[in-house]
Amino acid sequence: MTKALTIPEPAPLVRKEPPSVAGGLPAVVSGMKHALGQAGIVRGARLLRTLNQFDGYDCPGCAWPDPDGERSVFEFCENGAKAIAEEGTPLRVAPEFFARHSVAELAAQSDLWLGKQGRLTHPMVLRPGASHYAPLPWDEAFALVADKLRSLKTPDEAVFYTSGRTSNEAAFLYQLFARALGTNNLPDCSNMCHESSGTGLSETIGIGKGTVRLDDFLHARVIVVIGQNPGTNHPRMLTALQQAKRAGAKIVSVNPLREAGLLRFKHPQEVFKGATDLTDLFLQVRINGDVALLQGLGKALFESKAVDESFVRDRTENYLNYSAHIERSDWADIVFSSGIREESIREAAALLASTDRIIFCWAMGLTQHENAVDNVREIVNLLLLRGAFGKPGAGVCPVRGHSNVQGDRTMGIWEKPKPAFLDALDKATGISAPRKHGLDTVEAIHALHDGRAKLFFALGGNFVSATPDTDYTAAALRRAVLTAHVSTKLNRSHLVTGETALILPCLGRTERDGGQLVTTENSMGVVQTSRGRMPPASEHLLSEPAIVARLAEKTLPSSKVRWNWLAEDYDRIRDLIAQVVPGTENYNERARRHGGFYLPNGPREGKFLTPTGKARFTVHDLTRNQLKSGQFLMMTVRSHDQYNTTLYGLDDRYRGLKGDRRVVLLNAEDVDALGLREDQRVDLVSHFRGETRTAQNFRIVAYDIPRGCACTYFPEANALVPARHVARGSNTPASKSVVITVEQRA
Ligand SMILES: Nc1nc2c(c(=O)[nH]1)N[C@H]1C(S)=C(S)[C@@H](COP(=O)(O)OP(=O)(O)OC[C@H]3O[C@@H](n4cnc5c(=O)[nH]c(N)nc54)[C@H](O)[C@@H]3O)O[C@H]1N2
Ligand SMILES: Nc1nc2c(c(=O)[nH]1)N[C@H]1C(S)=C(S)[C@@H](COP(=O)(O)OP(=O)(O)OC[C@H]3O[C@@H](n4cnc5c(=O)[nH]c(N)nc54)[C@H](O)[C@@H]3O)O[C@H]1N2
Ligand SMILES: [Mo]
Repeated sequence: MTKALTIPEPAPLVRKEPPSVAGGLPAVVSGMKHALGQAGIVRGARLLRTLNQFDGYDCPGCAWPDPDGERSVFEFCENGAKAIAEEGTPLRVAPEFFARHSVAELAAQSDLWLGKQGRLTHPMVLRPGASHYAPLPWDEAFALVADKLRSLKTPDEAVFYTSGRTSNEAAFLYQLFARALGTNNLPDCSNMCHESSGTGLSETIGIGKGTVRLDDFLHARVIVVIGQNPGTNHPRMLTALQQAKRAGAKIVSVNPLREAGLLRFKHPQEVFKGATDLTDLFLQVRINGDVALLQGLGKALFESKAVDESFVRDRTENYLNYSAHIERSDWADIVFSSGIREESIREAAALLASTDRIIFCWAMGLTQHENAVDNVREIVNLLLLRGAFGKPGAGVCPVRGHSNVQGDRTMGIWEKPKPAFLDALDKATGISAPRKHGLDTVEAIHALHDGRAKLFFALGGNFVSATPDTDYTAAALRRAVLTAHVSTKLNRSHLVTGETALILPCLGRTERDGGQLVTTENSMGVVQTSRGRMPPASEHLLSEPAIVARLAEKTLPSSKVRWNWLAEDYDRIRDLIAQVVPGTENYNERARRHGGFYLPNGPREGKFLTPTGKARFTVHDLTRNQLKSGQFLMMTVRSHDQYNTTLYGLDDRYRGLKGDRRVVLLNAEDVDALGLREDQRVDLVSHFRGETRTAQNFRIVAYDIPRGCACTYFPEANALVPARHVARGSNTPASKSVVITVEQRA
């Protein structure tokens, strides 16, 4: 049962009709309000001016790319503005704050309250048995971590987590440190995010990344947006979709919800132009009905003889198994599992049949299911049938989350590094990196729980709130000898601690780092520079590379790597990266070029990087709906007012909900059938392999969602996601496929 970890804000819910248009003036007003309100007028305006400009900083919001050519003065979106306002707040969480509030008191506050207290200013320690965090000098903080690391039986008892805001330079140094120490325990947020995409794409096309560039959107004839809510999570993508529409593309949206941003969009800077209808065909799929739908599209393509035979013959393998499987499939099954009528599937297939310039975009709606990897591979199957790779306007576009999550992986933040990467790393640095694979996020939780891991170090993020099974994960962290977090803002993970706990405050992306610049990689493989220009929130902050370097120097005094020397001038880190990471030659010079440089991408150039050089068709069983009567399949999603576990507010403007996040969205007929009513408070119980988990006190909202489906917000509902309920092949928590029942409160 979940108790203390997600504390609700008591507030009434106000419902409005969801808006029919995303963007427009309300988005500008909301973004400005956050930036100018939180950060102050002068600071806020300055922050916004340099956001995503060629000589500015990379927006810490999402990983959507910036245009290669002209950029408008306001190359930002509402939610980017909120993200930087969050970082630019004038409020401070200083030692006096921690003296005033015990950890127990802070733990009784809501996530919204915690995040609103301001920026962390000093390194702080919570000693064994202490009730309050106390300040300590940086040197002592590093010595403390170094001591604890040295006292471990093996380096594999340490876990080094990363969240995707970390720059390439910090990430490279961090993985080097973990490996110099002797472990590949480098789990990251990607394990909960696009791991399923990486897995599915690597196996089939030989690269775990997307293959399109931003300008491909101008050449595409059909764009499918599936399992993604760009209006909220990637607002600048709507501009690309609008441009694609104006250039003649058709857009198909596949989602259990009619997300406002997918339907119509008004560009915030086109004050005098009308809104654009974005979606030509909306398919309201059942939660996790996508494999069925994608197979249905394949079947319809076969039936209309729309297979690109020469592409299939020359460039692919395993086609006969796939075609036989699809031929055997049954329309009734497909319609039942997907929840979409055969005519609609055929209508969408006719669009795909009309062109080979097809882009599929997706995000968490596909990657967080038990069969998430199958979802991704079925997309590849369809694109292969149509020959839609290696051509302008065609390919796969997994839209990344955190602004540098893709770069972190390129830099070696990965628990399963390739031998070639480790060989190059050893050669360039003189370390001997371990070859044994490390723990991913879910495995790290289990290892901490059963004592195989004892020390948890995080470079960013909010582990306890972002991971599944909140109570189980909290218990796991509480068993650690040390939990240490490099953070900008206070969060729940600072309050669910090991025997000793540390908070190590760092500079944010927008802040001046002694004149140094860092680099990041966006969702389309562009590496570019980012230079913060705002004064740091406190003189005691260190940059992430400096924190990693000083910790490494303390822990490994006789290491061959000159840690502090590297961190003194990030050009030196980049020179090292250039020796290790393929495609980053002349890193320093090329990253400084106008707009940066593209990393190599075989399939984009029509070269599949699989062992045979051919792209691979794959075969999957249809996912059958296993729900018992009274059960629902629940997805956990983001509202318009949050950045992952950071809450900006309690509203979800694009879904017409205001003031309460502890809600469960259900189809009105299901609410009736349960004998319940709108607005009633209920408990949610999840069911997994005979176990149950409960999250209390959710409000019923009748919503336009397919029957048998339920929707709640992340992280409030994470306590319901079983840690062992994961995607096959990628081990990503299946947090969009949780079986629940809805129980009346006693
Ligand atoms: N403002 C803001 N921006 C963000 C973030 C944020 O929290 N706030 N988070 C960042 C991060 S780390 C990430 S990974 C991305 C996340 O970006 P998204 O993936 O867009 O985020 P979610 O809210 O998880 O939304 C998932 C969408 O998939 C749909 N969906 C759920 N289940 C299914 C299904 O079974 N099938 C289909 N077809 N659709 C389904 C949901 O209805 C929802 O529209 O955004 C990034 N950008
Ligand atoms: N149920 C459910 N669970 C999910 C998801 C879901 O859809 N449903 N989505 C998953 C996904 S896609 C992701 S990516 C993960 C996210 O997991 P995380 O990345 O671990 O979580 P965030 O909420 O993004 O981390 C926020 C914290 O990062 C710190 N921070 C912010 N900026 C910086 C910085 O510049 N440097 C440093 N060092 N720290 C900084 C702040 O202290 C802030 O509190 O959650 C996953 N969990
Ligand atoms: Mo993510």
